[in-house]
Amino acid sequence: MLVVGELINSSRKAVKEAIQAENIAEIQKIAKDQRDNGADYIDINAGTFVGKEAGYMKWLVTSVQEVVDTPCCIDSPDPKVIEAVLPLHKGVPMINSISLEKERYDALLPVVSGADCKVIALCMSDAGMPETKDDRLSIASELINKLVKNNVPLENIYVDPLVQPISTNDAYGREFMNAIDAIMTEFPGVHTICGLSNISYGLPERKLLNQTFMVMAICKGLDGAIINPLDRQMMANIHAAETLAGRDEYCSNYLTAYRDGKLAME
Ligand code: THG
Repeated sequence: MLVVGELINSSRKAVKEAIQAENIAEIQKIAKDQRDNGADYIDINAGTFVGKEAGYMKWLVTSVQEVVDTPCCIDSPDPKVIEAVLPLHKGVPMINSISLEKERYDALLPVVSGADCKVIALCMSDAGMPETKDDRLSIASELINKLVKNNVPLENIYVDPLVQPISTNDAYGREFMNAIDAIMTEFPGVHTICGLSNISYGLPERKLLNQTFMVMAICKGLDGAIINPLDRQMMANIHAAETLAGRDEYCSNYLTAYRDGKLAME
């Protein structure tokens, strides 16, 4: 499972304040904590700062990369912001995200075409948010085919079928699960990813729903996630579910996680 740590996001109050105060130590601590707890990428999102987003994103990426070798996941709906940040990123970044929305697609394609980066392909089009598994699969198919044709290797593509709150429609969990299954079956070699906390929006005990949803999605083949790596139960669930799904030869990752103390809950 490719883990993208979600905590450096200006929609979180503490992060918003740290950014405004240019509290570099606080941002760097959040980056190090996520790395120490298993993040493969550090998501960077300053989306709440309209007009100042690019400047803050540059500051965040530079600050984070001063203290960790973990690459960043550049999280912005604005292709101009992504383009502005990329030249200062060291290593192989993840771009979050391209979609089938025409303006966004046309602006980001030249950035990702032939570039050494991973890219999240969000299942969204100018027709709006997908509802069903078929909506998601049809957007995913078009995106994957176009990207591959334009020199983005299949193994660099992480399709995000888009998680929507189960509190607004009881079919949303199932439609998402079936989309993961269909995408992973139809396009062997492609990856899937999601920010899964949306599933629990509006309900109590959100962590319980997020953790359970993760296990169900791993069962369908999900192999990337934008999550809070400091949630120990979530990380333990991921290790257990991947082993049980047959993605851990000789249970060796499970045993390593056990020896590293990652499976025991206090
Ligand atoms: N797909 C992709 N990128 C994404 C998302 C996605 N980036 C942003 C988001 N969704 C994932 N990142 C976060 C970051 C922080 C939080 C949730 C998702 C978070 N949530 C608090 C919670 O759930 O308890 C509440 C925050 C608040 O409301 O104050 O911290 O889907 N490609």
